[in-house]
Amino acid sequence: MAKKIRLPEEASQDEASIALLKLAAEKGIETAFSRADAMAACPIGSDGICCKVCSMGPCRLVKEGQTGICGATVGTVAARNFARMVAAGAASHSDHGRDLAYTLLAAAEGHAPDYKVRDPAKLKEMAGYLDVKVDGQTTEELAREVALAALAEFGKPQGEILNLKRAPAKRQEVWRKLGITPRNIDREIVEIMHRTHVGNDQDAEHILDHVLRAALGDGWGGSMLATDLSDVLFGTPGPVFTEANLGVLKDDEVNIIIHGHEPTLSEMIVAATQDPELIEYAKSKGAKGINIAGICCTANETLMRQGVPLAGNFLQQELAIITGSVEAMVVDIQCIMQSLAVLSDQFHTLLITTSPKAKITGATHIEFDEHRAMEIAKEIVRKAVDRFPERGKTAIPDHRANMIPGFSHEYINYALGGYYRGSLRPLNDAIMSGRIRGVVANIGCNNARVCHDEVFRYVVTEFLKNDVLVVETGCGAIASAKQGYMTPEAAFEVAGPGLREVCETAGIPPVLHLGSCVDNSRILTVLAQVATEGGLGEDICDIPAVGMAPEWMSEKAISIATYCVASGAYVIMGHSSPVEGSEEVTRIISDGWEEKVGGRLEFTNDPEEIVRRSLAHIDKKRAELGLPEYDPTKWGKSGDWRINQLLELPFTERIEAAYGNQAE
Ligand code: NFS
Repeated sequence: MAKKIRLPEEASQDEASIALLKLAAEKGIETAFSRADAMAACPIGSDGICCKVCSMGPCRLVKEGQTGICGATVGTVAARNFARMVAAGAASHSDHGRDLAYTLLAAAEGHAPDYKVRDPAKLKEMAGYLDVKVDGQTTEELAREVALAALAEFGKPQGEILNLKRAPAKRQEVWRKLGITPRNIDREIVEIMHRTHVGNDQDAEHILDHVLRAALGDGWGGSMLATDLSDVLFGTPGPVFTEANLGVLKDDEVNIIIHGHEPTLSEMIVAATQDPELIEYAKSKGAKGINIAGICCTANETLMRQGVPLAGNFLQQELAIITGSVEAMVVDIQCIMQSLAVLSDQFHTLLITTSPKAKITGATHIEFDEHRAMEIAKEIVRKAVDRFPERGKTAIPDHRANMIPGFSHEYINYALGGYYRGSLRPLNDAIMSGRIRGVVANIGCNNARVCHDEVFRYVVTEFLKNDVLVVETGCGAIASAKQGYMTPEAAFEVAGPGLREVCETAGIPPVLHLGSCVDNSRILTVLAQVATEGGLGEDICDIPAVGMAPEWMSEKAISIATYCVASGAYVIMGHSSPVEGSEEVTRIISDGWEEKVGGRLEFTNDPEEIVRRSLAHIDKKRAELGLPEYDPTKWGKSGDWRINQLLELPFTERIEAAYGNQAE
């Protein structure tokens, strides 16, 4: 059968990406999009029924009742494969968190002079969670104790993960009863690998119980530590004004893209680009200055704290190079395509790998060392500047959207409650009254097999129209930013009447950017606070909320989905199910998990179905809480939007619309 080559408009809904896909097609340049067209996914692997945990296989279980050579059933194989995805995802988030703890330790001990504690209040808060007594220590002394306590969370011999106590009491009870309270972060991941070795745990449900435990170690452990430590080291985010999409690249400046996941080096590069000496150096090479922009979650980290513009999400990493305007792409860890090495060779772009954990053959490796952070950052910027004179013709698409990111849970508290009474009470009240119908956490990746950004655009628009507040992280957040949904004005254009009133009152966008994918822990924190604030039940599973990753592709997304379910959330993943081949496992992670932990995991590639199921769940939870039925006609009769509408009318009609015909 002839392979279907998608037109650029079929491969992406993002205008900047469409323009560059056209250019790539003209020039015969390969991208992830064209490779996805050229190679079909293996249906056996994608359904989770290929077992390759020993060398008697790989066993492909495609026939009814077929088992592997060892006798492993379809359910066992699918559960094991799923478990290993969670292990890899949890390891990725958590190992990132561990490195931040080592950075804080080095800073506290004076070995990393370019880093310091930027948020001492958050450091004290962390100390409280990690049972470190605050007792007159200097900031450095406290930072050292907190860093060591954080590191202990990864491998302590006894006890359980300390941040779990930030969950509602009822939730902690659910975990305890089921025996899935994670003991430490590393142990649960290692235990997945042990249990899924040939001839070990061979009961699908039993394997998947442990998967919940390991995933909780990611969400409430490694990821939560990563978020907290980043806030301590680089500052807790608050709103900043910036822009998103490839149009942020500049024709007359040196463009540096930071890509990957860690804020440690990228924060230094951001600072180095402001160094007057380096700016002068750039000018000496004919550039007007140095421009920096981000891709993937390194982008989200520096966006949230420094307002560094977003160049794009996962599927735009190659396209950035194809603009011909990128002097250097500096990558650290995770979600970096190997194709960048070959692609950058076709342009003047220098691809620089920096992590001791991630090298790419053909790339220039400048290993990052936190002890000499600024020195290395400056070396990298200088190398980028050196490439500027080699730049050829550029094709920067003229597409970018304004955005206001920076919604840490601390800021959301402040925005809603004010400085003296920071509180989520107004959010609970808005949900209880029905101004806000419910909340959707829209997160996760792009996937080259799904039309880029299409599902994100569709589902988010529908949720806003239906008065659902949307909180986002990762590449999903970048999609909404590019769509223009992250400004307060967007509420006037897209939001339903109730949500619009709330956004107007609080001065917030209808879609809130909460950060990178490890910052999904901020969503857990908000949910825990909403559950304990009063009026919306007592546990996360009581809240009218849904989590989703409609264009997911990474193992990290599966780990996030699993810890959200284990925390009580209903989660819908788009694209395809990695356990499609096993009815047993499909049932365990949906009905089975719902019975056990109150949350369920479903997969559907139908965007309308994602919206339908989400709204049905939100309305069901509202009814269970005894809240009034969602009724948009009750709202929207006040506020600036209404006044603006009235101002469009002739005077007499305006008066009548505002006050009715009093004579009648
Ligand atoms: Ni999340 Fe961030 Fe994007 Fe997916 Fe990759 S960048 S950690 S995994 S692709 S959202």
